[in-house]
Amino acid sequence: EVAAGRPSPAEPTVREIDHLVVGAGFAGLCTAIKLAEDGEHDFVVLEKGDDVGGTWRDNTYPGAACDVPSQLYSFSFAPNPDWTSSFSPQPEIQAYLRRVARESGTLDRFRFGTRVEDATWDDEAARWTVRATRDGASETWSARTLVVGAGGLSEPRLPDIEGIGSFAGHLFHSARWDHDVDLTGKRVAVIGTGASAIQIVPEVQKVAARLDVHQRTAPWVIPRSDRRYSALERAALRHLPGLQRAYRTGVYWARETYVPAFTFAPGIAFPARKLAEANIARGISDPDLRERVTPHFALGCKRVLISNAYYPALDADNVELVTDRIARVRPTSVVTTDGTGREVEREVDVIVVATGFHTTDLPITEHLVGRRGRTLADRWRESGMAAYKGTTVPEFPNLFLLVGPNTGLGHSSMVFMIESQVQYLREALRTMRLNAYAAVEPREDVAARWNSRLQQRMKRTVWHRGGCSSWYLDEHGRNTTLWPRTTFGFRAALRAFDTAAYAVRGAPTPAPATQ
Ligand code: N01
Repeated sequence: EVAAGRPSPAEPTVREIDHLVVGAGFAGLCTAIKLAEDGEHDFVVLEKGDDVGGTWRDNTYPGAACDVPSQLYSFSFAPNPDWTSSFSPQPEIQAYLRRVARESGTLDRFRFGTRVEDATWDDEAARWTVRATRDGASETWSARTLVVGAGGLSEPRLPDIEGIGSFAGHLFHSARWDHDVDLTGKRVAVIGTGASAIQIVPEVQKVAARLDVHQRTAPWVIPRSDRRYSALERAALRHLPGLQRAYRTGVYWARETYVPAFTFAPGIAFPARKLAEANIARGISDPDLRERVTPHFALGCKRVLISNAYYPALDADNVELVTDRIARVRPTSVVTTDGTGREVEREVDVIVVATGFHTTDLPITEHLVGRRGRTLADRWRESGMAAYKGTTVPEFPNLFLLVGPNTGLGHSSMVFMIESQVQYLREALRTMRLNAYAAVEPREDVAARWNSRLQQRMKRTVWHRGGCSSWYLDEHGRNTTLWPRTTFGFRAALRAFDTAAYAVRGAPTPAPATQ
Protein backbone atom coordinates (compact mmCIF):
# COMPACT_ATOMS: atom_id res chain seq x y z
CA GLU A 1 0.00 0.00 0.00
CA VAL A 2 1.38 3.40 -0.91
CA ALA A 3 0.39 6.82 0.27
CA ALA A 4 -0.18 8.33 -3.18
CA GLY A 5 -3.81 8.90 -3.83
CA ARG A 6 -5.03 6.52 -1.16
CA PRO A 7 -8.72 7.30 -0.97
CA SER A 8 -10.17 7.93 2.45
CA PRO A 9 -13.85 8.29 3.28
CA ALA A 10 -13.37 12.04 3.72
CA GLU A 11 -11.90 12.48 0.26
CA PRO A 12 -13.94 13.37 -2.79
CA THR A 13 -14.40 10.53 -5.25
CA VAL A 14 -12.41 12.36 -7.89
CA ARG A 15 -8.87 12.95 -6.79
CA GLU A 16 -7.17 15.96 -8.34
CA ILE A 17 -3.53 15.71 -9.15
CA ASP A 18 -1.09 17.63 -11.33
CA HIS A 19 0.45 14.78 -13.30
CA LEU A 20 -0.67 11.22 -13.81
CA VAL A 21 1.84 8.73 -15.17
CA VAL A 22 0.81 5.35 -16.57
CA GLY A 23 3.34 2.53 -16.22
CA ALA A 24 6.30 1.89 -13.92
CA GLY A 25 8.89 0.63 -16.40
CA PHE A 26 11.99 2.54 -17.45
CA ALA A 27 9.78 5.34 -18.84
CA GLY A 28 7.46 5.81 -15.85
CA LEU A 29 10.31 5.54 -13.39
CA CYS A 30 12.41 8.09 -15.27
CA THR A 31 9.43 10.46 -15.33
CA ALA A 32 8.80 10.08 -11.61
CA ILE A 33 12.43 10.74 -10.72
CA LYS A 34 12.71 13.81 -12.94
CA LEU A 35 9.35 15.27 -11.84
CA ALA A 36 10.44 14.97 -8.24
CA GLU A 37 13.80 16.52 -9.08
CA ASP A 38 11.97 19.52 -10.58
CA GLY A 39 9.87 19.95 -7.46
CA GLU A 40 6.75 18.65 -9.23
CA HIS A 41 5.67 16.46 -6.35
CA ASP A 42 1.96 16.32 -7.07
CA PHE A 43 1.95 13.24 -9.26
CA VAL A 44 1.06 9.58 -9.15
CA VAL A 45 2.24 6.60 -11.16
CA LEU A 46 -0.45 4.01 -11.84
CA GLU A 47 0.91 0.54 -12.56
CA LYS A 48 -1.16 -2.57 -13.25
CA GLY A 49 1.60 -4.92 -12.06
CA ASP A 50 2.85 -5.35 -8.55
CA ASP A 51 6.35 -3.97 -9.05
CA VAL A 52 8.43 -1.55 -11.09
CA GLY A 53 10.25 -2.90 -14.14
CA GLY A 54 7.73 -3.02 -16.99
CA THR A 55 9.03 -5.30 -19.68
CA TRP A 56 11.85 -6.44 -17.39
CA ARG A 57 9.34 -7.45 -14.75
CA ASP A 58 7.17 -9.28 -17.28
CA ASN A 59 9.76 -11.10 -19.39
CA THR A 60 11.13 -13.76 -17.08
CA TYR A 61 11.57 -16.53 -19.64
CA PRO A 62 14.70 -18.68 -19.33
CA GLY A 63 17.60 -16.94 -21.06
CA ALA A 64 15.99 -13.47 -20.94
CA ALA A 65 18.74 -10.90 -21.26
CA CYS A 66 19.34 -7.56 -22.86
CA ASP A 67 20.87 -7.44 -26.30
CA VAL A 68 22.05 -3.87 -25.77
CA PRO A 69 25.30 -3.48 -23.76
CA SER A 70 24.63 -3.06 -20.04
CA GLN A 71 26.59 0.18 -19.65
CA LEU A 72 24.27 1.79 -22.17
CA TYR A 73 21.16 0.11 -20.88
CA SER A 74 20.90 2.14 -17.70
CA PHE A 75 19.92 5.68 -16.81
CA SER A 76 22.63 8.27 -17.45
CA PHE A 77 21.92 9.64 -13.96
CA ALA A 78 22.10 6.23 -12.25
CA PRO A 79 25.12 4.28 -13.47
CA ASN A 80 25.38 0.72 -12.27
CA PRO A 81 28.79 -0.62 -11.25
CA ASP A 82 27.17 -3.96 -10.38
CA TRP A 83 26.57 -5.31 -13.88
CA THR A 84 28.25 -8.72 -13.94
CA SER A 85 28.66 -8.93 -17.71
CA SER A 86 28.59 -6.86 -20.85
CA PHE A 87 25.01 -7.94 -21.65
CA SER A 88 22.91 -8.10 -18.50
CA PRO A 89 20.48 -10.91 -17.76
CA GLN A 90 16.88 -9.96 -16.90
CA PRO A 91 17.16 -10.48 -13.10
CA GLU A 92 20.01 -7.95 -12.94
CA ILE A 93 18.08 -5.33 -14.89
CA GLN A 94 15.04 -5.86 -12.72
CA ALA A 95 17.19 -5.58 -9.57
CA TYR A 96 18.74 -2.39 -10.96
CA LEU A 97 15.34 -0.80 -11.60
CA ARG A 98 14.13 -1.76 -8.13
CA ARG A 99 17.21 -0.22 -6.57
CA VAL A 100 16.93 2.99 -8.61
CA ALA A 101 13.25 3.28 -7.65
CA ARG A 102 13.99 2.72 -3.97
CA GLU A 103 16.92 5.11 -3.82
CA SER A 104 15.05 7.82 -5.73
CA GLY A 105 12.63 8.21 -2.84
CA THR A 106 9.67 8.33 -5.24
CA LEU A 107 8.19 4.89 -4.51
CA ASP A 108 5.46 6.38 -2.35
CA ARG A 109 4.03 7.98 -5.50
CA PHE A 110 3.58 4.59 -7.19
CA ARG A 111 0.23 2.90 -6.98
CA PHE A 112 0.65 -0.74 -7.93
CA GLY A 113 -2.09 -3.17 -8.90
CA THR A 114 -3.97 -0.31 -10.55
CA ARG A 115 -5.12 -0.69 -14.12
CA VAL A 116 -6.01 2.40 -16.14
CA GLU A 117 -9.34 1.75 -17.84
CA ASP A 118 -9.71 4.96 -19.80
CA ALA A 119 -8.69 8.60 -19.93
CA THR A 120 -10.85 11.38 -21.35
CA TRP A 121 -9.86 14.98 -22.03
CA ASP A 122 -12.25 17.43 -20.37
CA ASP A 123 -11.88 20.49 -22.57
CA GLU A 124 -13.69 22.86 -20.27
CA ALA A 125 -11.58 22.03 -17.27
CA ALA A 126 -8.45 21.48 -19.40
CA ARG A 127 -7.78 18.28 -17.53
CA TRP A 128 -7.67 14.54 -18.07
CA THR A 129 -10.24 12.41 -16.30
CA VAL A 130 -8.68 9.02 -15.72
CA ARG A 131 -10.63 5.98 -14.56
CA ALA A 132 -8.77 3.07 -13.06
CA THR A 133 -9.52 -0.10 -11.15
CA ARG A 134 -7.72 -1.52 -8.18
CA ASP A 135 -8.73 -4.70 -6.35
CA GLY A 136 -12.01 -4.62 -8.27
CA ALA A 137 -12.85 -1.11 -7.05
CA SER A 138 -12.90 1.79 -9.46
CA GLU A 139 -11.27 5.14 -8.81
CA THR A 140 -11.25 8.40 -10.73
CA TRP A 141 -8.44 10.88 -11.10
CA SER A 142 -8.37 14.34 -12.59
CA ALA A 143 -4.93 15.31 -13.87
CA ARG A 144 -3.56 18.30 -15.70
CA THR A 145 -0.97 16.22 -17.54
CA LEU A 146 -1.18 12.62 -18.66
CA VAL A 147 2.08 10.80 -19.30
CA VAL A 148 1.68 7.38 -20.89
CA GLY A 149 4.67 5.10 -20.48
CA ALA A 150 2.78 1.87 -21.00
CA GLY A 151 5.47 0.33 -23.21
CA GLY A 152 5.66 -0.30 -26.93
CA LEU A 153 6.29 -4.02 -26.44
CA SER A 154 4.06 -4.78 -23.49
CA GLU A 155 0.91 -6.41 -24.89
CA PRO A 156 1.55 -10.01 -26.03
CA ARG A 157 0.25 -10.85 -29.47
CA LEU A 158 -1.10 -14.37 -29.81
CA PRO A 159 -1.02 -15.93 -33.26
CA ASP A 160 -4.24 -16.47 -35.10
CA ILE A 161 -3.80 -20.21 -35.63
CA GLU A 162 -6.78 -22.51 -36.12
CA GLY A 163 -7.55 -24.55 -33.03
CA ILE A 164 -4.99 -22.88 -30.78
CA GLY A 165 -7.63 -22.41 -28.09
CA SER A 166 -8.29 -26.16 -28.05
CA PHE A 167 -4.77 -27.10 -26.94
CA ALA A 168 -5.10 -29.21 -23.80
CA GLY A 169 -1.46 -29.01 -22.67
CA HIS A 170 0.29 -25.91 -21.34
CA LEU A 171 0.45 -22.94 -23.67
CA PHE A 172 1.90 -19.57 -22.76
CA HIS A 173 3.41 -16.46 -24.34
CA SER A 174 7.12 -15.73 -23.93
CA ALA A 175 6.29 -12.57 -21.96
CA ARG A 176 3.98 -14.50 -19.59
CA TRP A 177 6.22 -17.46 -18.82
CA ASP A 178 4.55 -20.08 -16.65
CA HIS A 179 7.22 -21.03 -14.14
CA ASP A 180 4.98 -23.71 -12.65
CA VAL A 181 5.49 -25.81 -15.76
CA ASP A 182 8.65 -27.90 -15.56
CA LEU A 183 9.91 -28.50 -19.09
CA THR A 184 12.28 -31.27 -18.07
CA GLY A 185 11.66 -34.32 -20.24
CA LYS A 186 8.72 -32.65 -22.02
CA ARG A 187 7.91 -32.35 -25.71
CA VAL A 188 7.92 -28.63 -26.39
CA ALA A 189 7.06 -26.49 -29.40
CA VAL A 190 8.34 -22.91 -29.68
CA ILE A 191 6.47 -20.81 -32.24
CA GLY A 192 8.53 -17.90 -33.59
CA THR A 193 12.21 -17.18 -34.14
CA GLY A 194 12.49 -13.52 -33.07
CA ALA A 195 14.60 -11.92 -30.31
CA SER A 196 12.66 -13.70 -27.55
CA ALA A 197 12.66 -17.15 -29.17
CA ILE A 198 16.36 -17.23 -29.88
CA GLN A 199 17.04 -16.66 -26.19
CA ILE A 200 14.49 -19.26 -25.11
CA VAL A 201 15.44 -22.08 -27.50
CA PRO A 202 18.96 -22.81 -26.13
CA GLU A 203 17.60 -22.97 -22.56
CA VAL A 204 14.67 -25.24 -23.40
CA GLN A 205 16.88 -27.47 -25.55
CA LYS A 206 18.97 -28.26 -22.45
CA VAL A 207 16.06 -29.84 -20.57
CA ALA A 208 13.32 -30.85 -23.00
CA ALA A 209 12.98 -34.39 -24.34
CA ARG A 210 12.16 -32.92 -27.73
CA LEU A 211 11.91 -29.37 -29.02
CA ASP A 212 10.21 -28.28 -32.27
CA VAL A 213 11.16 -24.76 -33.34
CA HIS A 214 8.56 -23.36 -35.74
CA GLN A 215 10.28 -20.86 -38.00
CA ARG A 216 8.23 -18.74 -40.40
CA THR A 217 11.09 -16.46 -41.42
CA ALA A 218 14.77 -17.10 -40.64
CA PRO A 219 16.33 -14.15 -38.76
CA TRP A 220 19.88 -12.80 -39.07
CA VAL A 221 21.80 -13.77 -35.94
CA ILE A 222 25.30 -12.39 -35.30
CA PRO A 223 27.66 -13.57 -32.52
CA ARG A 224 27.10 -12.20 -29.05
CA SER A 225 30.29 -10.56 -27.80
CA ASP A 226 29.34 -11.13 -24.20
CA ARG A 227 31.82 -11.56 -21.38
CA ARG A 228 31.78 -11.43 -17.62
CA TYR A 229 33.47 -8.47 -15.99
CA SER A 230 36.45 -9.44 -13.86
CA ALA A 231 36.53 -8.51 -10.18
CA LEU A 232 39.20 -5.93 -10.98
CA GLU A 233 37.09 -4.38 -13.73
CA ARG A 234 34.05 -4.18 -11.48
CA ALA A 235 36.08 -2.57 -8.71
CA ALA A 236 37.46 -0.06 -11.21
CA LEU A 237 33.98 0.72 -12.53
CA ARG A 238 32.72 1.17 -8.99
CA HIS A 239 35.46 3.49 -7.82
CA LEU A 240 36.16 5.39 -11.01
CA PRO A 241 32.85 6.81 -12.25
CA GLY A 242 34.76 8.52 -15.06
CA LEU A 243 35.76 5.12 -16.37
CA GLN A 244 32.15 3.98 -16.45
CA ARG A 245 31.17 7.12 -18.33
CA ALA A 246 34.01 6.56 -20.81
CA TYR A 247 32.89 2.95 -21.28
CA ARG A 248 29.34 4.06 -21.87
CA THR A 249 30.38 6.73 -24.34
CA GLY A 250 32.60 4.28 -26.22
CA VAL A 251 29.79 1.73 -26.60
CA TYR A 252 27.38 4.48 -27.58
CA TRP A 253 29.46 5.87 -30.40
CA ALA A 254 30.48 2.47 -31.72
CA ARG A 255 26.79 1.69 -32.28
CA GLU A 256 25.80 5.16 -33.31
CA THR A 257 28.20 5.42 -36.19
CA TYR A 258 27.91 1.96 -37.75
CA VAL A 259 24.35 0.76 -37.47
CA PRO A 260 22.39 3.83 -38.62
CA ALA A 261 24.74 3.95 -41.62
CA PHE A 262 23.58 0.61 -42.97
CA THR A 263 19.95 1.53 -42.39
CA PHE A 264 20.36 3.71 -45.47
CA ALA A 265 23.12 1.81 -47.27
CA PRO A 266 22.65 -1.90 -46.63
CA GLY A 267 25.95 -2.60 -48.42
CA ILE A 268 27.74 -1.21 -45.36
CA ALA A 269 26.33 -4.13 -43.38
CA PHE A 270 28.55 -6.50 -45.39
CA PRO A 271 30.92 -7.27 -42.45
CA ALA A 272 27.96 -7.95 -40.15
CA ARG A 273 26.46 -10.26 -42.78
CA LYS A 274 29.74 -12.16 -43.01
CA LEU A 275 29.74 -12.48 -39.21
CA ALA A 276 26.20 -13.84 -39.30
CA GLU A 277 27.09 -16.37 -42.02
CA ALA A 278 30.14 -17.47 -40.04
CA ASN A 279 27.87 -17.81 -36.99
CA ILE A 280 25.68 -20.25 -38.94
CA ALA A 281 28.66 -22.18 -40.24
CA ARG A 282 30.19 -22.42 -36.78
CA GLY A 283 27.00 -23.44 -35.02
CA ILE A 284 25.43 -25.85 -37.50
CA SER A 285 27.03 -28.88 -39.06
CA ASP A 286 24.17 -30.05 -41.30
CA PRO A 287 24.26 -28.25 -44.73
CA ASP A 288 20.50 -28.61 -45.21
CA LEU A 289 19.82 -27.02 -41.82
CA ARG A 290 22.34 -24.25 -42.59
CA GLU A 291 20.44 -23.49 -45.77
CA ARG A 292 17.09 -23.38 -43.97
CA VAL A 293 18.29 -20.91 -41.31
CA THR A 294 19.89 -18.56 -43.83
CA PRO A 295 17.71 -15.48 -44.27
CA HIS A 296 16.69 -14.18 -47.69
CA PHE A 297 16.43 -10.48 -46.91
CA ALA A 298 18.89 -7.67 -46.21
CA LEU A 299 20.49 -7.70 -42.79
CA GLY A 300 18.90 -4.95 -40.71
CA CYS A 301 15.46 -5.23 -42.33
CA LYS A 302 14.28 -7.04 -39.21
CA ARG A 303 15.96 -6.62 -35.84
CA VAL A 304 19.48 -8.09 -35.99
CA LEU A 305 19.67 -10.75 -33.29
CA ILE A 306 22.69 -11.74 -31.25
CA SER A 307 23.43 -15.23 -29.95
CA ASN A 308 26.22 -17.78 -29.76
CA ALA A 309 23.94 -20.48 -28.42
CA TYR A 310 20.99 -20.44 -30.83
CA TYR A 311 22.48 -22.28 -33.81
CA PRO A 312 24.22 -24.98 -31.72
CA ALA A 313 20.86 -25.57 -30.00
CA LEU A 314 19.11 -26.00 -33.37
CA ASP A 315 21.84 -28.45 -34.32
CA ALA A 316 21.23 -30.62 -31.24
CA ASP A 317 19.73 -34.11 -31.62
CA ASN A 318 16.60 -33.33 -29.60
CA VAL A 319 15.68 -30.30 -31.73
CA GLU A 320 13.82 -30.08 -35.02
CA LEU A 321 13.58 -26.88 -37.02
CA VAL A 322 10.13 -26.90 -38.60
CA THR A 323 9.73 -24.59 -41.58
CA ASP A 324 6.43 -25.91 -42.90
CA ARG A 325 3.51 -23.62 -42.12
CA ILE A 326 1.42 -24.38 -39.04
CA ALA A 327 -1.99 -25.48 -40.31
CA ARG A 328 -3.69 -25.95 -36.97
CA VAL A 329 -3.26 -26.85 -33.34
CA ARG A 330 -5.08 -29.86 -31.91
CA PRO A 331 -5.56 -30.70 -28.22
CA THR A 332 -2.28 -32.62 -28.05
CA SER A 333 -0.40 -31.66 -31.20
CA VAL A 334 0.72 -29.10 -33.77
CA VAL A 335 -0.10 -29.89 -37.39
CA THR A 336 1.98 -28.43 -40.21
CA THR A 337 1.46 -28.46 -43.96
CA ASP A 338 4.08 -28.28 -46.70
CA GLY A 339 1.74 -26.54 -49.13
CA THR A 340 1.12 -29.63 -51.29
CA GLY A 341 -1.49 -30.96 -48.93
CA ARG A 342 0.95 -33.20 -47.04
CA GLU A 343 0.42 -32.69 -43.32
CA VAL A 344 2.65 -33.68 -40.41
CA GLU A 345 1.35 -33.92 -36.86
CA ARG A 346 3.74 -33.52 -33.92
CA GLU A 347 2.55 -34.44 -30.43
CA VAL A 348 3.60 -31.88 -27.80
CA ASP A 349 3.08 -31.27 -24.09
CA VAL A 350 3.86 -27.54 -24.06
CA ILE A 351 3.60 -24.74 -26.63
CA VAL A 352 5.61 -21.56 -26.09
CA VAL A 353 4.26 -18.72 -28.19
CA ALA A 354 7.10 -16.30 -28.91
CA THR A 355 5.16 -14.35 -31.53
CA GLY A 356 5.77 -10.79 -30.39
CA PHE A 357 3.59 -7.90 -29.28
CA HIS A 358 0.88 -5.49 -30.32
CA THR A 359 3.05 -2.66 -31.59
CA THR A 360 1.02 -0.55 -34.00
CA ASP A 361 -2.32 -1.33 -32.38
CA LEU A 362 -1.63 -0.69 -28.71
CA PRO A 363 -4.74 -1.56 -26.69
CA ILE A 364 -4.48 1.50 -24.42
CA THR A 365 -5.03 3.81 -27.41
CA GLU A 366 -8.59 2.46 -27.68
CA HIS A 367 -9.25 4.09 -24.30
CA LEU A 368 -7.69 7.54 -24.67
CA VAL A 369 -10.36 10.02 -25.72
CA GLY A 370 -9.21 13.42 -26.96
CA ARG A 371 -10.59 16.91 -27.46
CA ARG A 372 -12.80 15.93 -30.37
CA GLY A 373 -14.33 13.00 -28.53
CA ARG A 374 -12.64 10.28 -30.52
CA THR A 375 -10.07 7.81 -29.31
CA LEU A 376 -6.40 7.88 -30.18
CA ALA A 377 -6.89 4.50 -31.86
CA ASP A 378 -9.61 6.01 -34.07
CA ARG A 379 -7.37 8.89 -35.02
CA TRP A 380 -4.54 6.50 -35.82
CA ARG A 381 -6.79 4.20 -37.83
CA GLU A 382 -7.25 7.19 -40.15
CA SER A 383 -3.77 8.69 -40.13
CA GLY A 384 -1.58 5.76 -39.11
CA MET A 385 0.23 5.74 -35.78
CA ALA A 386 1.91 9.13 -35.59
CA ALA A 387 2.88 11.77 -33.06
CA TYR A 388 4.79 15.02 -33.05
CA LYS A 389 8.38 14.22 -32.10
CA GLY A 390 7.12 10.79 -31.08
CA THR A 391 5.62 12.37 -27.97
CA THR A 392 2.59 14.65 -28.40
CA VAL A 393 -0.51 14.34 -30.58
CA PRO A 394 -2.90 16.94 -32.05
CA GLU A 395 -6.40 16.64 -30.51
CA PHE A 396 -4.84 15.29 -27.31
CA PRO A 397 -3.72 18.28 -25.22
CA ASN A 398 -1.33 17.75 -22.33
CA LEU A 399 -0.76 14.13 -23.33
CA PHE A 400 2.82 12.88 -23.49
CA LEU A 401 3.53 9.46 -24.96
CA LEU A 402 6.81 7.93 -23.89
CA VAL A 403 8.21 5.35 -26.32
CA GLY A 404 5.60 6.76 -28.69
CA PRO A 405 5.41 6.39 -32.49
CA ASN A 406 8.74 6.30 -34.35
CA THR A 407 10.87 6.35 -31.22
CA GLY A 408 11.94 2.70 -31.28
CA LEU A 409 15.49 1.68 -32.13
CA GLY A 410 17.02 -1.25 -33.91
CA HIS A 411 20.55 -0.50 -32.78
CA SER A 412 20.85 1.28 -29.46
CA SER A 413 19.38 1.82 -26.03
CA MET A 414 15.75 2.81 -25.56
CA VAL A 415 16.78 4.33 -22.23
CA PHE A 416 18.52 7.09 -24.17
CA MET A 417 15.30 7.80 -26.11
CA ILE A 418 13.21 7.76 -22.94
CA GLU A 419 15.52 10.25 -21.23
CA SER A 420 15.24 12.52 -24.28
CA GLN A 421 11.44 12.38 -24.15
CA VAL A 422 11.35 13.02 -20.41
CA GLN A 423 13.59 16.04 -20.98
CA TYR A 424 11.02 17.34 -23.48
CA LEU A 425 8.22 16.75 -20.99
CA ARG A 426 10.09 18.69 -18.30
CA GLU A 427 10.68 21.58 -20.68
CA ALA A 428 7.00 21.57 -21.63
CA LEU A 429 5.95 21.66 -17.99
CA ARG A 430 8.43 24.43 -17.24
CA THR A 431 7.07 26.47 -20.15
CA MET A 432 3.51 25.89 -18.99
CA ARG A 433 4.39 26.90 -15.47
CA LEU A 434 6.22 30.07 -16.47
CA ASN A 435 3.49 31.20 -18.87
CA ALA A 436 0.53 29.92 -16.87
CA TYR A 437 -0.62 27.80 -19.81
CA ALA A 438 -3.46 25.47 -18.97
CA ALA A 439 -3.01 23.33 -22.07
CA VAL A 440 -0.60 22.72 -24.90
CA GLU A 441 -1.49 20.80 -28.04
CA PRO A 442 0.74 20.28 -31.09
CA ARG A 443 -0.54 21.98 -34.25
CA GLU A 444 -1.87 19.66 -36.95
CA ASP A 445 0.20 21.31 -39.67
CA VAL A 446 3.44 21.08 -37.71
CA ALA A 447 2.84 17.47 -36.71
CA ALA A 448 1.94 16.55 -40.29
CA ARG A 449 5.13 18.16 -41.59
CA TRP A 450 7.23 16.34 -39.00
CA ASN A 451 5.72 12.98 -39.94
CA SER A 452 5.80 13.54 -43.67
CA ARG A 453 9.56 14.26 -43.47
CA LEU A 454 10.03 11.20 -41.32
CA GLN A 455 8.15 8.96 -43.75
CA GLN A 456 10.03 10.39 -46.74
CA ARG A 457 13.25 9.43 -45.04
CA MET A 458 11.83 6.06 -44.08
CA LYS A 459 11.31 5.06 -47.70
CA ARG A 460 15.06 4.97 -48.19
CA THR A 461 15.72 2.64 -45.27
CA VAL A 462 16.51 -1.06 -45.16
CA TRP A 463 13.29 -1.53 -43.16
CA HIS A 464 11.31 -0.64 -46.30
CA ARG A 465 13.67 -1.83 -48.98
CA GLY A 466 15.27 -4.84 -47.35
CA GLY A 467 12.79 -7.42 -48.63
CA CYS A 468 11.17 -8.46 -45.36
CA SER A 469 8.04 -7.82 -43.37
CA SER A 470 8.38 -7.07 -39.67
CA TRP A 471 6.62 -5.62 -36.66
CA TYR A 472 8.26 -2.31 -37.55
CA LEU A 473 5.70 -1.84 -40.32
CA ASP A 474 1.97 -1.25 -39.97
CA GLU A 475 -0.74 -2.84 -42.09
CA HIS A 476 -0.16 -0.22 -44.79
CA GLY A 477 3.55 -0.99 -44.89
CA ARG A 478 4.55 2.28 -43.17
CA ASN A 479 7.24 2.19 -40.53
CA THR A 480 5.55 3.92 -37.60
CA THR A 481 7.68 2.37 -34.88
CA LEU A 482 11.36 3.17 -35.47
CA TRP A 483 13.39 6.35 -35.40
CA PRO A 484 15.21 6.72 -38.73
CA ARG A 485 17.99 9.05 -37.63
CA THR A 486 20.71 9.10 -34.99
CA THR A 487 19.73 9.03 -31.34
CA PHE A 488 21.61 12.29 -30.73
CA GLY A 489 19.53 13.78 -33.54
CA PHE A 490 16.44 12.78 -31.57
CA ARG A 491 17.86 14.25 -28.40
CA ALA A 492 18.66 17.53 -30.14
CA ALA A 493 15.11 17.74 -31.54
CA LEU A 494 13.64 17.30 -28.06
CA ARG A 495 16.09 19.39 -26.08
CA ALA A 496 13.82 22.44 -25.80
CA PHE A 497 10.06 22.85 -25.82
CA ASP A 498 9.14 24.51 -29.12
CA THR A 499 6.09 26.52 -28.10
CA ALA A 500 5.56 27.79 -31.67
CA ALA A 501 4.66 24.24 -32.72
CA TYR A 502 1.79 24.25 -30.25
CA ALA A 503 -1.64 25.72 -29.78
CA VAL A 504 -1.56 26.98 -26.22
CA ARG A 505 -4.34 27.86 -23.92
CA GLY A 506 -3.73 30.38 -21.21
CA ALA A 507 -5.00 30.19 -17.71
CA PRO A 508 -7.23 31.08 -16.04
CA THR A 509 -9.78 31.81 -18.81
CA PRO A 510 -10.25 28.58 -20.69
CA ALA A 511 -11.03 28.85 -24.38
CA PRO A 512 -10.99 26.28 -27.17
CA ALA A 513 -7.45 25.57 -28.34
CA THR A 514 -6.69 27.35 -31.60
CA GLN A 515 -3.81 27.07 -33.98
O1 N01 B 1 8.80 -10.89 -31.23
P1 N01 B 1 9.04 -10.69 -32.81
P2 N01 B 1 9.87 -11.07 -30.08
N1 N01 B 1 2.95 -18.27 -37.01
O2 N01 B 1 7.81 -10.01 -33.30
C1 N01 B 1 6.82 -15.33 -35.54
C2 N01 B 1 12.35 -6.82 -28.24
N2 N01 B 1 13.11 -7.84 -27.53
O3 N01 B 1 9.14 -11.18 -28.80
O4 N01 B 1 9.39 -13.23 -38.74
C3 N01 B 1 4.26 -18.52 -36.96
O5 N01 B 1 10.34 -10.08 -33.11
C4 N01 B 1 7.50 -14.27 -36.37
O6 N01 B 1 7.69 -14.75 -37.68
P3 N01 B 1 7.96 -13.69 -38.91
C5 N01 B 1 12.99 -6.54 -29.58
O7 N01 B 1 12.81 -5.20 -29.92
C6 N01 B 1 14.29 -7.47 -27.03
O8 N01 B 1 10.85 -12.10 -30.39
O9 N01 B 1 6.97 -12.57 -38.71
N3 N01 B 1 5.17 -17.64 -36.55
C7 N01 B 1 8.77 -14.07 -35.57
O10 N01 B 1 9.71 -15.07 -35.85
C8 N01 B 1 12.22 -7.43 -30.48
O11 N01 B 1 12.28 -7.05 -31.83
C9 N01 B 1 15.05 -8.38 -26.37
O12 N01 B 1 7.72 -14.46 -40.12
C10 N01 B 1 4.72 -16.44 -36.16
C11 N01 B 1 8.28 -14.24 -34.13
O13 N01 B 1 7.08 -14.99 -34.19
C12 N01 B 1 10.83 -7.32 -29.88
O14 N01 B 1 11.06 -7.30 -28.49
C13 N01 B 1 14.62 -9.68 -26.21
C14 N01 B 1 3.36 -16.10 -36.19
C15 N01 B 1 7.95 -12.93 -33.46
O15 N01 B 1 9.10 -12.17 -33.36
C16 N01 B 1 9.90 -8.46 -30.20
O16 N01 B 1 10.62 -9.68 -30.10
C17 N01 B 1 13.38 -10.03 -26.70
C18 N01 B 1 2.46 -17.09 -36.64
N4 N01 B 1 1.15 -16.84 -36.72
C19 N01 B 1 12.62 -9.11 -27.36
N5 N01 B 1 3.23 -14.84 -35.75
C20 N01 B 1 16.33 -7.93 -25.83
O17 N01 B 1 17.24 -8.68 -25.72
C21 N01 B 1 4.47 -14.40 -35.48
N6 N01 B 1 5.37 -15.37 -35.72
C22 N01 B 1 16.49 -6.53 -25.40
